[in-house]
Amino acid sequence: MVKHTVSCQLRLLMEDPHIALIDGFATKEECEYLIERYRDQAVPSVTIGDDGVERPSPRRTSRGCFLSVEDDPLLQELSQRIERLTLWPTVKTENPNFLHYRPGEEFKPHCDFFAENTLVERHGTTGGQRIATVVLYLNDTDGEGATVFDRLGLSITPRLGTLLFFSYPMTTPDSLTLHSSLATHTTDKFVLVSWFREGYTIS
Ligand SMILES: O=C(O)CCC(=O)C(=O)O
Repeated sequence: MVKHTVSCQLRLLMEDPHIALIDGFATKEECEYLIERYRDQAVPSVTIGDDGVERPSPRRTSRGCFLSVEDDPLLQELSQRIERLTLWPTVKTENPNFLHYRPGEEFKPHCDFFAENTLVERHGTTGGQRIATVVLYLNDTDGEGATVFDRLGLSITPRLGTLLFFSYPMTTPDSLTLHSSLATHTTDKFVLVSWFREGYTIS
């Protein structure tokens, strides 16, 4: 595979929890390609309940789909880029979730890790607990549709090509990584989200 050179800039916003922004992580052409290729595949998003069951929820009104990295050379390149940057192996990273928020759609405050009572039964053979999240912003949203860390008073405005990274070594309900995606009023918002797992996926 050809390794692309990208010139990006890292901004460490917080150390505990670790929250960082990497500007220029993906190019305009790459982001546009992903939006055009996957926007028509998106279906109503689901959330994972405390019982470990996935179902639609009024708390998350976006549309989305999980993508297969092995079927798309650009996704392979982006996941390699994430691995080189974070040193977290791609084999311990979930396939990315493409998300499309239309105006008015949102994701209310939530944490990304799994409820402890569902871990062994539901996720024990699929890589275990989630330990970090990366969000790639695929378009500019005119200052709307921020990702907000509600307990930290920290708001991230989507910017095309910027990658947001945050990790959560503590997976307790009072986690400071509680976050939401605010609704836009006029523009659509597109992101690609991946989660790092503590273990390897056994398939
Ligand atoms: O869309 C965003 O800004 C964040 C996405 C998110 O919170 C999630 O998918 O867990």
